[in-house]
Amino acid sequence: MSNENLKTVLQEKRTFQPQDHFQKNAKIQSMEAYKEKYRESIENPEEFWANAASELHFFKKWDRVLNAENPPFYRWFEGGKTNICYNCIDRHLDSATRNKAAIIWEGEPGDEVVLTYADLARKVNQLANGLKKLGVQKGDRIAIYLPMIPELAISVLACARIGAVHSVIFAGFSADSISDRINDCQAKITITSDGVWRKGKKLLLKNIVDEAVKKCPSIEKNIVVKRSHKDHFECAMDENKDIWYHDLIENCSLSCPAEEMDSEDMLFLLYTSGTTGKPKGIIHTTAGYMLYSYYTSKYVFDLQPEDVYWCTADIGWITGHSYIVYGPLANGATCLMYEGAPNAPHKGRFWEIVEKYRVNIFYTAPTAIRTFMKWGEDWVNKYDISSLRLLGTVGEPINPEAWMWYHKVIGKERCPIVDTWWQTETGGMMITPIPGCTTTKPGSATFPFFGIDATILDKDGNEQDTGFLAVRKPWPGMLRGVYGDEERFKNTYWSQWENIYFPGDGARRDEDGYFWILGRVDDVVNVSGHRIGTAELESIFVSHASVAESAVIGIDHEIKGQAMVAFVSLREGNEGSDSLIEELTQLVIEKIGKFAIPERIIFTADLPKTRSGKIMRRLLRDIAEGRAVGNVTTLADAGVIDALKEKYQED
Ligand code: 6R9
Repeated sequence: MSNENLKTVLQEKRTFQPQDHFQKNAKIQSMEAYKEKYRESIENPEEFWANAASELHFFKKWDRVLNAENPPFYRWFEGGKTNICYNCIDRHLDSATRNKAAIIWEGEPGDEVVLTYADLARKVNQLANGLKKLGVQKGDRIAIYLPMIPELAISVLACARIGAVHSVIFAGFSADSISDRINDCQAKITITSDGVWRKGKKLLLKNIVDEAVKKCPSIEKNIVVKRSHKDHFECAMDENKDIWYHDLIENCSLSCPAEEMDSEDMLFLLYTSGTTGKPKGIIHTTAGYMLYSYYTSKYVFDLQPEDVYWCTADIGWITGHSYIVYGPLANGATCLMYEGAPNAPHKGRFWEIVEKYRVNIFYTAPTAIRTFMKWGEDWVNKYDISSLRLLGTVGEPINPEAWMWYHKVIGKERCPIVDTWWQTETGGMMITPIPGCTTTKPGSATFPFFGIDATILDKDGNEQDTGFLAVRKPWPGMLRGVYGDEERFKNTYWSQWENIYFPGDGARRDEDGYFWILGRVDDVVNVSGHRIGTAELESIFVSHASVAESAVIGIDHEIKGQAMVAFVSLREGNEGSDSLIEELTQLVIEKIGKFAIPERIIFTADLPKTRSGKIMRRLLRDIAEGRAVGNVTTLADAGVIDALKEKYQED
């Protein structure tokens, strides 16, 4: 969290109690009820999770809830057989949910698709059969590079149905990023689209995939969705390698039995940035992830049968995996899915959609809220958004100002706000209010979810009020590893303390026991809720012939939460210029994508270093944020996150 925001958070004293109108129908209606259930979940986790899992369908029941014999390689529901696609779709087909909308989709240009659970079943089964026709088998990896169109959700579910491991790559990533991810997991197939609308402009995704797969010998076929049947996106098709999605599924049977997966069979990979240059393929497996995404959705969104639920994330990130596809569908909920930008074609687009579909639950990121604040209330007030009953945020710390604006302007002081802290690695929400019972404080993620034994520790493992966030017990949704890199899995998450999970965030607990997440303590910058490793950018810059060294840091940003500033020192004989900035920017676009472009690139003769040669990032942050350069900080003030970072980076 930025220093400015942190100051306001440290002074924040306002509280908001659950209101009667929400509480009276809520799943959990009092703090006593939460505490009782939480206590059960911590004292008897196996019994607790076994009961929760009995709400879902297993082809064969597990023999053992948790195997903790070989930490950190925890195994959940061993011996069980299940399928998450079956639980998201088939489980609902014998009830009235069969003909309820599963996905309501709105395209950026305003086109609409509504799929009931029965429709979704047909589409997923057909594609599952199509994939089988191409020779896809259980365990094969499939890279999905699709925009937010229904086929993205369908593809994910079709993979899960036949036991293929999906690796969704956010459709803002460059060709280089795609090929890195494909090569890391040796994917066999890509699923992409000819193009997508982005703020009225065509973006030709298939061309990007073509570029990527030139470097990917493992790819056998590219499946291509025709995004628009009216406006054809220009797209070359190689008759040996490329196949149209609609041709593939033509004549495919509408029924494909769901593969009976072992509980610990791999479900998906999702790549995320870390402190070193290479993104990590986070592994999630079947039963535990299924249960955790299902159970958190049920309680944190307090899902009621008639709700229309909208999460504005992209399925290319974990939030979309857990809270657009798996969690809500496992609950039989109606999910809205929107293809486009919040300001296309106008800045009231989100509220227009809320009005049009009578959205009840709305889940978005603080950066979006700050953007709406900047655009002004008038855009909101043009629409009737009185259907909203619950609001959520995720992705980065929310500053109290943005929280209050959300509460007043969007929630009309009527809707509870759930500020949910979690990560790609955790599979689902970890620290979050439960609406209906938790009294909230603006900027605090409040208390741990059921089964989550969260605390705050110092480097040596002693409990503190301010320090590193830690999770002491395994939970079903936890990552099971880093693809192909066991050492990295152990070092990154389990080496700080013994058998305690280290998420990489700083946190503080106040006198009432509320958790306040302060931000990353490692070299990961959170730009608009997107995690970007500074080392990733640094290695891109030094790959340029003129660059000697580079240090990238995160600084406060009013809208994005954090922005990146790159300090670059040049090799002898080179000079900083606008054209060099342009070249470096292009390099970032090519290697990662536009969303990773730093806010500023500053040329410098030298980088400040400690005697042992470590770059003094805090000094760089002071310079970039225009503060007097100093190094006096105490834990209680706004320098806390910097101080934590320094501690973390100490040898
Ligand atoms: C779900 C998601 C994870 C990192 C995490 C933390 C930050 C997420 C937050 C939050 C404060 C919240 N983060 N939610 N910080 N309050 N409610 O965002 O996953 O993309 O892996 O990012 O995001 O720093 O460590 P992911």
